[in-house]
Amino acid sequence: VVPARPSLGRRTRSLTLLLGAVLALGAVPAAAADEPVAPATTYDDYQPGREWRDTDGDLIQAHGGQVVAATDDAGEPIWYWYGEDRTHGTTNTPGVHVYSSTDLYSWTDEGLALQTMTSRDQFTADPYFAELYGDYTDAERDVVWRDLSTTTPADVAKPILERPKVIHNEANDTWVMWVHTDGPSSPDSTSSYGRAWSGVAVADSPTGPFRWIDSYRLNGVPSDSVPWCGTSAAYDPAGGMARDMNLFVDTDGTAYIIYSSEENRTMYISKLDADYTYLSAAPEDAVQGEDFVRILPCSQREAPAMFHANGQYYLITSGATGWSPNPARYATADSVLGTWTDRGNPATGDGAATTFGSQSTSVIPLDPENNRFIYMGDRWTPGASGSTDLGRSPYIWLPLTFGEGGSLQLNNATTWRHEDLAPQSSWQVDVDLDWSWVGDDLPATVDVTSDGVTESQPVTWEFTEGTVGTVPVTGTLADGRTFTREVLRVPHDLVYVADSGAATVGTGDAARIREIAAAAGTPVRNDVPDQPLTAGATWGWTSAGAGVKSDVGDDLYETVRYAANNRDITYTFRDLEPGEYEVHAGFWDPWAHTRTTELLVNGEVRGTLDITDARSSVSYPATVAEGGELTFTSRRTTGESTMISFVMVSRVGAEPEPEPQPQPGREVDVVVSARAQCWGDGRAVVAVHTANRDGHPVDVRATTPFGEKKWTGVADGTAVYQGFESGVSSIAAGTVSVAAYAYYDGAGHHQVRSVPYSAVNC
Ligand SMILES: [Ca+2]
Repeated sequence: VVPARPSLGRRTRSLTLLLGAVLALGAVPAAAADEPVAPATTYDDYQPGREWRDTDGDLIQAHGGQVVAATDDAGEPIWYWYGEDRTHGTTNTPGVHVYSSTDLYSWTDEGLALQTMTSRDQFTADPYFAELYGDYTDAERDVVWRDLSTTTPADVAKPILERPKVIHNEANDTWVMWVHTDGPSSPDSTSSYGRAWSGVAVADSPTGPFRWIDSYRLNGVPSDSVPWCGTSAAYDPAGGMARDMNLFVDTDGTAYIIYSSEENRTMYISKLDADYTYLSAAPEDAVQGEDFVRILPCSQREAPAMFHANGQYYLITSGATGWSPNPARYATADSVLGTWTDRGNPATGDGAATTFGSQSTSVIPLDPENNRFIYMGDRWTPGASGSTDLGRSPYIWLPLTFGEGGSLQLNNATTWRHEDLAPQSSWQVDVDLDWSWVGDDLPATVDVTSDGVTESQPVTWEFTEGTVGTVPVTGTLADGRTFTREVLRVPHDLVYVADSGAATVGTGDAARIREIAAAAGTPVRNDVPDQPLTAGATWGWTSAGAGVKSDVGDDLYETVRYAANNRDITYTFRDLEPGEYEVHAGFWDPWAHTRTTELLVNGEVRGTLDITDARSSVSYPATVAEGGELTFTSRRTTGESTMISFVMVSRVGAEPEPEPQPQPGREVDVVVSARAQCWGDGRAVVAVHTANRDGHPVDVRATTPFGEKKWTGVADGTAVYQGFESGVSSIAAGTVSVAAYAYYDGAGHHQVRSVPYSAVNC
């Protein structure tokens, strides 16, 4: 039984709250820690990184926290924000602080939901603890004192309470808190992080008091069942370590604890029991796949934050770099204990490498029916050793949005409000782009399903990295939405495929290229992926002392041959029929160093390239003379020694196709689409998209009832797009006219297309 909440502990609202409502945004006076606090403080927006004060004017102490949706005593929606009270810095925390809010911007101090202890006498002398732990045995009180005491001898590390999370158990109407609790693993240890336990407390009220139960190691897997992520005993996967953690309640009421284990190298998700106060099965009885899963092995992730959207489960994590920020990543799964797939960093652009200077802690379900979620992060400012600066660590709350297929985007913002986070529809592009021939057009249209409605839309494509081998391709729809696919790009009429650095052909893209070439009737000539040019060999590499990286990889780019001592790497191919060829080469630097290289075909410089950790490729025409030999050389010019990921040789014009005959006066080949739609401010817009498929540069003029726009020199294979603003919220159906002009082969060519759009009422 949880004791009733005592009257002490809760702070009363001060009268200055009224003043705070009058204060303009950003007008909060800066106050040093020892000055009287600012007047009462309310807000009506988020400014990530701003000093965030409660309605009493005190700095909010809810670090590493979480916000929970609840209902207050009057049945109205209310939010509770739980987190670490870091008033005293890293240790000696007063406990877990809780605040309440009806708008998520302004927060009322609800006191300490879980209180730590300064003296064992408090079990009898302090009414708060006497009531809370009155029926505890001495052994149970030992556990509470071990985990919640903040006064230990100077030579003993103090207990740590981090990342508190609270969930409501609807079945028994209790509130359950789990915390990463840590401290010395033995009486003579001085480590603050030796235990790696999760502790649990329970309360009848969301504001507490939470009554401490116990703390534990959690589930692991047998020591010999998986490769270890490190060599010392701390990495034993059977250890059940639990440090950074979070909680998640699924739609069926099942609760889970997510925790960083195996010395922070591997994440686990364990099911909780019906009370949410222990695992669904003790570690010695737990069944992998039913009671828990081991995910993202050896990927060294921390700070897990889980939520459910778009019919799938999302898990945002940070890297493990102490207090310093690092790139976030996210993973998705169809079920909590299912297979989790890493999907990369949800942040892009400036600041992505530090997650905009933050570390994830939770995701707030602002409006989950409309896929509106808020990212909660901490920008840790620990200061010098013993400093209390940690308590001033800012909170970074940012809008999350979704792209195609539920891809997650974390957006930076300096000032924002809930209205800025529009309802997020789910949409999916259906396009068969597993592989494609180099030189052939990608599809001009794709089927797009948005909120259950499928329509064909024009698309333009951009290769964001190289153009040969497996590379990312970005598609842009007429309305500006983008999506990406990994596409294996295969040259026609391949003769040789040298997969530099690879020990075997494997089962990856090198093997698929061979299958595709064979199916097209042009099987690749070489059987082994890479070899030195020895006497009598028909092909191979030359570069004394060259080494390899990732020689068991299955990806053409990620297996690499690198030169020693700034030497050239040359690939020589022999026994070729004289004629015209193309040589294709790919580059990727796993070390992301600076290396600039000249590229030579048959000894002649054809280009210069910076080899980076982005995939890049080149294709050069090559003539093979009598003698049948072709060489490709990579020659370092500046930076580290050069390297190559692959070299391919393809035949050009072996069976010449008839040249397309000029057709004077023929129509210009453009694809036009028009669509009326609503923009965010409620105005109707006619969007016009024109893709040039003509094979020549064209000039385009689009004419609509809302204006005209001209483009000149639109390159082949690219598209132009314009949204014509109507200035009103409702427009009737109409027609746009797009004229396209091209001049080549001594003649002008043109095309005029009329494309209808439907009425729209925003
Ligand atoms: Ca390779």
